[in-house]
Amino acid sequence: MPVSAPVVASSRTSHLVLLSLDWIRPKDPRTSLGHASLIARLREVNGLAVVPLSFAVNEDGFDREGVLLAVLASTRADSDFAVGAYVWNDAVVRWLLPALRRAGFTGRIILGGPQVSYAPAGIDEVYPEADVFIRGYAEDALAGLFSGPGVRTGVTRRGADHSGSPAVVDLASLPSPVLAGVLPPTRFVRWETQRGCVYRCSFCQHRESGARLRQNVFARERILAEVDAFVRDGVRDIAVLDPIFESNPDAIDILARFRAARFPGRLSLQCRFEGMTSQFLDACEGLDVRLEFGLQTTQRSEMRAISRMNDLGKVEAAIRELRRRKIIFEVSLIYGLPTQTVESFRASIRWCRALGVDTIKAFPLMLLRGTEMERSRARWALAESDDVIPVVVESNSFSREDWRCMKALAEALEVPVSPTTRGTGGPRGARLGSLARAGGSASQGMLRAVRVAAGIAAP
Ligand code: B12
Ligand SMILES: C[S@@+](CC[C@H](N)C(=O)[O-])C[C@H]1O[C@@H](n2cnc3c(N)ncnc32)[C@H](O)[C@@H]1O
Ligand code: SF4
Repeated sequence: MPVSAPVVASSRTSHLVLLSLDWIRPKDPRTSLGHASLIARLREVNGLAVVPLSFAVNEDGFDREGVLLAVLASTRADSDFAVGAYVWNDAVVRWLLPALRRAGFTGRIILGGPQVSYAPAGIDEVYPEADVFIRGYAEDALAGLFSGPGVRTGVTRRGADHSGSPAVVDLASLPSPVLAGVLPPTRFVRWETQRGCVYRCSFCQHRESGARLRQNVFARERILAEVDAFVRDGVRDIAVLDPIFESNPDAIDILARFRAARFPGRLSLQCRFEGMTSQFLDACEGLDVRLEFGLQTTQRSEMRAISRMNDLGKVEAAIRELRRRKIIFEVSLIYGLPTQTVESFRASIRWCRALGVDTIKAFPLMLLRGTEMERSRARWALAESDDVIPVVVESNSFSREDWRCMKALAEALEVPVSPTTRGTGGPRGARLGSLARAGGSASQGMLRAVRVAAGIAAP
């Protein structure tokens, strides 16, 4: 494995323009969590002035020239510039970097974010104007570029890029953007109590990101203080980003803290059925929780193909218990999986329906950068669409026509099964929700008819 090039803190630089190009939903705060976490950490660096800028690329009136002008207006002769690359802003970043250089910017350009984190070696060829690349959670590594010898792991330079281990971050001491006041209180917040995941599902990027985290949970005191701040500030809707919330050893205590404070808002938590215990479910009682379970498939050959052996006995027991306790939950599946067929996808949907799962969401498989699934695409002859965010539309077990059938089945799931169902409001849910509202009962009836015809709802 190549040795990390030493990245020495520049003695001349004490000024950083930090740009965030976000994708936001209407209820999202103006500052994204990743950007806020970087700012909170950089505030601890002596002698460093940071100019944070953020824009939402999906907002009406977004204009890349405006971003360029804002960045140029914020830079000084000794500034560095850093930006996070995500799939939704990649085209803008690739336009912006050469434009900055053409405009005469000579400072270091530092790049991080998922488009860098999961990239194989050679990312410097994709962004030739950038000088430094940081793979992984970058708070400490970015701060290290401006203080002392710096963190070397996960940091590479143009001309010597490699995809070794991602950056290491000390979660136990990481400052909280909530408590540091970087994220002003808003009604809706995204929040994290831990990072990474111990499972190894081959389609998922979390396995890689968590692999190197020595300490994967935030300090207990920080988390509990954030809970208190949310309650005090009137936050009413919290989307927890942890890939498996209940795997935090403090999960039950965190829920207890919310309950003790009589938190009246909604808590959306991603979980795994296998991790449901009666103690955890007890801790959910009295709170407005929405549990979001990934299941992906109930078919054994697909489970093997994605390195995720769901224990269906445990899943079934958990579903029965959730229903008994009337806890609101949803289950997500993936279509376009290796070895999948229209019939096997339908079988997964039916399995959930037979257990009375009201809210099922099905998403198309994406070949995410750096995942085992992406590397083994040839084995299953996985072919992708040419959308901006490509999805798998063909394989050696299903044709493009089959895929369109699966897509129709997935879309037909988006109408609530019963009037009591309340989803947690994903993008598709919102879209179909408004479609159903606009079209009234006719649209609902039509989509329900499709579901009945497709064999995934009782007539
Ligand atoms: C919240 C979220 C959203 C929100 C964004 C709202 C918002 N403004 O925050 C919403 C719901 C809108 C969203 C939508 C989508 N998302 Co999303 N989302 C997430 C999620 C769950 C959390 C992001 C987060 O806050 N993480 C916590 C912070 C601390 O981590 P971070 O953002 O990665 O930032 C760290 C590093 O990346 C790095 N970093 C970030 N910026 C910078 C900048 C510099 C200079 C440096 C050095 C480092 C650096 O350091 C940061 C701190 O450690 C992530 C998964 C995850 N758990 O991270 C996916 C994720 C970001 N989303 C992803 C995707 C694919 C999507 C969708 C395309 C899904 C879809 N198919 O519809 C859509 C995009 C919009 C669209 N076209 O429809 C991918 C992005 C992959 C990629 N290569 O960019 C992720 C990683 C999930 C995944 N593995 O699939 N998403
Ligand atoms: C990151 S997972 C976390 C939830 C839970 N840990 C689980 O096991 O599913 C959240 C959801 O993202 C979706 N997801 C993740 N990677 C995906 C991919 N490559 N293609 C399609 N959907 C994906 C899946 O629906 C998954 O359930
Ligand atoms: S899908 Fe869920 S369980 Fe599997 S690796 Fe990703 S976060 Fe972990």
